[in-house]
Formats: sequence, C-alpha cells, structure tokens
Amino acid sequence: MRATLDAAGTQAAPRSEMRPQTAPLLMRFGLALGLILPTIAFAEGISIDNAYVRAVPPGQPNSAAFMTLTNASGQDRALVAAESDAAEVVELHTHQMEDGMMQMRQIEQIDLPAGKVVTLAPGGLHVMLIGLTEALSPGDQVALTLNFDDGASQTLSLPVKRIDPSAMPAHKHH
Ligand SMILES: [Cu+2]
Repeated sequence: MRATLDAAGTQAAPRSEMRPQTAPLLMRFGLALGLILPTIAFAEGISIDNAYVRAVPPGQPNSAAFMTLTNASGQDRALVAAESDAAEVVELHTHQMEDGMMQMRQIEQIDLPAGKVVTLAPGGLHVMLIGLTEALSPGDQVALTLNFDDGASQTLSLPVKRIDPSAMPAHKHH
C-alpha cells in the first residue's frame, strides 16, 4: 500500500526499485505478533495483559471481562467504552460500598493515569457484559473492542476462563 502512495496520499506509479524484502518483512512481523502476543495489544502506549472473560453457567445472562492496562504513553488516558458481539450491552463498571454492601455501578470511563498500571479484576473495575448472546464456556474466545479517549480503539480476542468463587473478593476493602 505505502509503496504505491506518495507523501500526499495520492496514487503514484509503482516503482521498479521498490525493495523486494518489504512485503515478506511485514508478513513476518505480523506473524510474529500474532503468535507471541495474541491477547496483548499496544494502542498508543497502552498495553493490555492477562485479559480474560469469566466463564458462566448456561442461562446466566451476564458476565464480565478483566485485564491489566498499563499506560506507558506519558499522558493521562482513559478507557471510555467497550464493545462486543457476545453481549447486547457492554458497560464499564466498578464496585463500591453502598449501605454496607459492595454494589456494581456503571462509570463513564476508567482512568488510565500516565505511567500507571490499572487492574480490572473481580470485585473491582470490570467490563460488564450484559445480555450474553452466546454461552461462555472455558476455552472459548470472545472478541472485545476497547475504545480510548483519544479515539484509538483496540480489538482483543479474550479467552474464557473459569473463576474460582473462593478467589472472588466479595467484600474487598481497599
Ligand atoms: Cu458489573
């Protein structure tokens, strides 16, 4: 693509001196990324690790996605929305104490301060999947698109994992 476009983005005649290694190199680069980083994405300095979706029993209407986001961009950023075909509605949620009980609450965005690591985990911040359109069994893959405040978006393929209920901090205090 780039080889046939000039700096202004207009069509230019293919040049015979085009380096023959360009395409194979790009292909190899893409293959390496696909093999080594299947669930890790770098969107403008944001890296995502340990992303997964909670497996739920058949008939369970909702689930959630969890991950670790690292902002190495040097600028404060935020996750402002998420999308997935696996649920009718996808929301950003946190947990907070209300009347002595931990309650889920929708939030407008998940702040990603510069240089900080933000963890989405059971009992805390999460991407809520409401109205599942398919069963989520361990081993399945779920596509999830994250939208950031600078307009960047990143689509991930998340593995579905079972969460040990005893590991869920139902009454976690920070
Ligand atoms: Cu929730």
